[in-house]
Amino acid sequence: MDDQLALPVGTTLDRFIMRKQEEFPYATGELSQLLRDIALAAKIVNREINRAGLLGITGNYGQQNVQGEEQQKLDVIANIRFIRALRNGGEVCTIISEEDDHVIQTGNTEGKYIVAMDPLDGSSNIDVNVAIGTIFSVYRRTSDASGDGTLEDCLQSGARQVAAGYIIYGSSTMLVYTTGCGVNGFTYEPSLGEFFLSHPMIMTPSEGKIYSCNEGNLNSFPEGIKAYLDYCKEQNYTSRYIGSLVGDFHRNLLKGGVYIYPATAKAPNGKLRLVYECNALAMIIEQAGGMATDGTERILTKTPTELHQRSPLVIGSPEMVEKVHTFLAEKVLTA
Ligand code: P6P
Repeated sequence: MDDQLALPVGTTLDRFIMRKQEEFPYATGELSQLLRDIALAAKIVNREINRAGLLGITGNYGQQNVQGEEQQKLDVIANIRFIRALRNGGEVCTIISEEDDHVIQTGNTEGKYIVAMDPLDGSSNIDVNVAIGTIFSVYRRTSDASGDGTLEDCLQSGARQVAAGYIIYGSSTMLVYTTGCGVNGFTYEPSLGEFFLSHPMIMTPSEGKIYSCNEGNLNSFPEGIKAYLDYCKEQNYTSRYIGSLVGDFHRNLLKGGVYIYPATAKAPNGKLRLVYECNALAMIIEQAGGMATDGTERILTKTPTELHQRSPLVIGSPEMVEKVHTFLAEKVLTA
């Protein structure tokens, strides 16, 4: 279907959304509006990030989020901005955010959609100018569109996402998203206040030579992961890990590679959050021809039981993810 409407590089995000909506005869425009609301918030957050050093809003906010992580001021600002944009846009009834213990009811009781988000991931990198990102998932509510979203609405498996994406605030700011018909990347031009299609129909390389993980945790990695890392070194692969999931994911998506955050002593269930980090990136990587698992199970088939539950994550080029599985399986057999 996308071949019929292959849009040229340079198409604005707004026009792209409109043209893609035309491909779905029964589309009523709510999801299109939701995507525009996310893009608006991204532009505002991008401006805040770029001005942070000048406005004294870098550094800690003096509180901790539900994960016990020091909240950075920009974390809080990003959370407020995305919630406000989604509330004002009217399409979202309920939001799950890394920054809030409980779900946020927007008051849009007739809104059809649920959004799960990490408003600013990798925020420990804010003060040192390393790329950070926003991660989001969109679900259709399963409850009646006549009241607040329910917990069941918020604990759907990743396979039920209707859209997923991220914004990377790096050397340039990009919005990368999918609605299940391929992955497209849009680069922001601040002087025009527009996102322009720059990476149409992204497909990740089936193989790669980049592996991303925090080897500081090596001693408590599962034996299979240790064996896989030895294999990477024997193959003279390149280690690239910047401590910002969106930055590491985006590089591996475009160049080929694998990101691994396994269970560790400090994070026995992995560190990354299933509902608003793993699921979104898993939808994107699968739409781009890659794979995402927890080391054994496909991320998108995992059914969350808690809003902030964590999951181990192995994500990237399919042949590399399969290789990780091989080492994990071998170690289980020989254990
Ligand atoms: P570690 C940032 O806090 C984050 O959630 C991801 O963006 C990043 O990949 C990971 O944690 C870094 O964790 O334990 O290696 O510092």
